[in-house]
This record gives sequence, C-alpha cells and structure tokens, in this order.
Amino acid sequence: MVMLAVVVPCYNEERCIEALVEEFEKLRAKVELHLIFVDDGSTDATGELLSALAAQRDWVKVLAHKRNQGIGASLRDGFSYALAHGYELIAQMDCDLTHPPELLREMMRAVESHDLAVASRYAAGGGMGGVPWHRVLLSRAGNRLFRLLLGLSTKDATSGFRLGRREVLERIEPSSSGFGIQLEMTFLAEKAGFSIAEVPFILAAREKGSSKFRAAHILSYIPLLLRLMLRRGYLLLNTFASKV
Ligand SMILES: Nc1nc2c(ncn2[C@@H]2O[C@H](COP(=O)(O)OP(=O)(O)O)[C@@H](O)[C@H]2O)c(=O)[nH]1
Ligand SMILES: [Mg+2]
Repeated sequence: MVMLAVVVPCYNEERCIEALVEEFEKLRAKVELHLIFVDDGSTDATGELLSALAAQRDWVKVLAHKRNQGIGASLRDGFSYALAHGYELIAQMDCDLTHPPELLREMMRAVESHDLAVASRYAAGGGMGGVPWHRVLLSRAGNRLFRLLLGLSTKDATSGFRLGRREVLERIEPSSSGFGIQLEMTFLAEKAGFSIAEVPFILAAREKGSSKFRAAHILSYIPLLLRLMLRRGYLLLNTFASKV
C-alpha cells in the first residue's frame, strides 16, 4: 500500500506540469508516492497533458472540474479523494515548480513526531528566492496580522506546501474555496490541538507560467478573518467558562 498522496491543485499550468512530473519521477526512486492532480477547468492544454501523463503512470491520478472552482475547492476534493483511498500521509503543493519535491522527505520525517509539517518561509533557514518584492511584503504583513489576530503559533500560516497525517484532515473541515484555505487549515489544525512542525524552505520564484493570485483575492481574506476571529473568541470563552 502506498502511504503518501501529494495533492496538486492546478489551473492553466501547461508550462509546468511535465517538468513537475519529471521531478517526481526522480523522487520516486527514494519515496513511494502517488500524485493527485486537481485540474480546475483549465482552458489551456493542462487537461490533455495531465491525461497523457496519467495514461502512462499508475502513480499519477487526475481529478477534473468542468469549471473553475478555486484552489480551496480543488484542495478539498483532492483531500477527500486521498482520504477515501486510504493514504496515511497526505501532502499538498503547488505545481508551478516553486516548491521543491525533495523537501517532502524531510516533511515525512517531521510527521514521525508531529501531526502536520508546514514548509515554512519564516522558520530559521527559510525564505524566498527572487520572489517579487510586493509578494514578499504582502506575505510578511499578512502572516504577522493573521498571527496577531488569530493567536497562531505557526509562523508561515499561509504556506501552500504541507504534509500531514490523515487524522488531521479527518478532523478539520475547511470550507474556503479560494486561497484563504491555507490560513483556514492552519487555524483549524492549531485549534484542534494538532502539533505542527515548521520545516524551513526557500520558496523559489516562478519561472514558467503566471501567478493566479490577484490583488482582488486579498478582499476575500476579510470575511474569512472575521469568521476565524469569531471562532477564536468562542473557543476562548469556552475555555474560560470551563475554568470558572
Ligand atoms: N485547482 C486550482 N488551482 C489553482 C487555482 N488558482 C491557482 N491554482 C494553483 O495553485 C497553485 C498556486 O497558485 P499560484 O498561481 O502559483 O499563486 P501564487 O503562488 O500565490 O502566486 C498553483 O499550482 C496554481 O496552479 C484555481 O483556481 N484552481
Ligand atoms: Mg506560485
């Protein structure tokens, strides 16, 4: 039984997919794993490329949405598939070659003593290599704000590169459809009491294709943040009430 599933959400990534699968071909010599791509209504050749790659490799699976539903909705579908198919360890990563697949081995070691490993730009030794300054600023400011308002311990609460034990996904129920799902999952995992290891990594700059993150996406963090703050308040009140 293959233990590890790596869920990879992708939207219009025709320029990255083949190179990513090639990188995984190499990694598979050391780690047994399955890749689960979630193609989210791509309008370029992503879907055809994925079908061709999967047809020749039983370790590559493809879930496809007819229409674009967002990275959060895609991750949730990928996780449900991985849970239903019995994988013990479930990872997620971007398919734009900015997350080094090699790091998954270190993350696997980290979950021998933790529930979840988050590849972290803000742990000692982590960082960003050549990422545009406005994205660096946004990520730093966002993470500071989220930690403060939500009382998080995880330094990189918005990382899209993680690997965890299946129990984490069995317990938490994220509902975000967009990019906010990363923050939501960090919050839910922390508040559920799961232990999180931050594995330092350097996020690479994207060289192929283009980012799908738009300034307008920032707005969608506002209702999410309010919802999570309310939830935090409720949890704090409960803890307080159980002590008096
Ligand atoms: N399934 C799905 N994946 C998406 C969507 N938007 C972005 N992604 C994927 O999520 C990952 C991160 O997105 P990216 O555009 O690189 O955002 P950035 O890293 O924040 O600049 C990449 O693998 C994208 O292909 C989407 O709407 N649906
Ligand atoms: Mg990216």
